[in-house]
Amino acid sequence: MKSFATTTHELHFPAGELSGGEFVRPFECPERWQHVVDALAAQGFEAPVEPTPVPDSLLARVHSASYLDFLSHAWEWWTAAGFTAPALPSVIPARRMQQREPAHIDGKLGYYAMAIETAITSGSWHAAVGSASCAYSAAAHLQAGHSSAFALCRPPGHHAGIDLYGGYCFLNNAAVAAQHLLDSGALRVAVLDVDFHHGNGTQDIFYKRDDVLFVSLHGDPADAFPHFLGYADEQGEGAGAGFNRNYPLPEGCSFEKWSAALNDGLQHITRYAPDALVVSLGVDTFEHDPISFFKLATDDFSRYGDSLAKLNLPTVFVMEGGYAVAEIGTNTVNVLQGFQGS
Ligand code: Q9C
Ligand code: ZN
Repeated sequence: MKSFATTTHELHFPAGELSGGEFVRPFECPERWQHVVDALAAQGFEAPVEPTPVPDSLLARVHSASYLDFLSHAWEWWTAAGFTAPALPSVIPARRMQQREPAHIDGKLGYYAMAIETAITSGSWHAAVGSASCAYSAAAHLQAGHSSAFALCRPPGHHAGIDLYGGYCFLNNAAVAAQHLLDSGALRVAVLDVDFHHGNGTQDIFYKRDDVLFVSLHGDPADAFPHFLGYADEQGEGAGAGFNRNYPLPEGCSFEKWSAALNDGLQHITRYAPDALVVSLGVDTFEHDPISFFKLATDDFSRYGDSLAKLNLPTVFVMEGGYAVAEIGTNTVNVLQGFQGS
């Protein structure tokens, strides 16, 4: 399986993340990327290759024009306003406030944020574009007739909505991959999100559409980030009705229980009969993940990789979360290896 990765990910690494009321070293850190690269080599995968830059026109098919304008200029506008620290919002358009984009960058940050732990720095936009380029290139690799590809995306993407950033995400890499598959001939694409957190951004982007089936397994939003989306009664809207499936799962969820939900989700995917599959591959379902509460063990990742292969679909894996840094490489590559049926 070919992998796509780029060192431009290093351009995004804010000094702090807002967590538990204080600034801590971000859980979403550059070493995550290096551990996955190392594990690919250790498990006999070919070295990742540099992606081709994602076309602006493709980004514009998953995000709004005003959001892309904001994200690409946020740092410039922030520094022009006299600020020098990493950019964070301080006000959010909450209930009964105007949902109208303000002119000042301080207001724009809150307008486009879905969570406020994630700071924007001088290199965040370039890192996000590099990450999306990996997803685009992996999808293009399938289009060239290969049966699978892995996009080692950093920063991750699945919390980024049509016009929302946060949860460590800026551009929705999985949506970019899915949209590119559709634009190059697929009639239907399924996105399976196995990250611990609900893929609110991916759900947002495809919620009213029937050309993408979105299936997500995640910590119950009543108890887990992103808290405000991911319930089972969110099933799609308009043409998209019935094409969104959420599996909120409880604290301490075992692999057995998680697999039962996965198998149900896989049945929905089979019935949908897609032309390709995009897997939002977060390994924060791991039992020792520092910010999550499922109980998957390292071997379980190989086991479910094998289940995904049984769909027998051209598949793009897109890296999402996973914060047990020392184990992120092995757990991620175990999924790929299980998929390949080593
Ligand atoms: N105390 C991804 O996995 N903060 N994003 C959670 C936990 C944000 C996770 C707070 C977690 C974002 C891609
Ligand atoms: Zn996650």
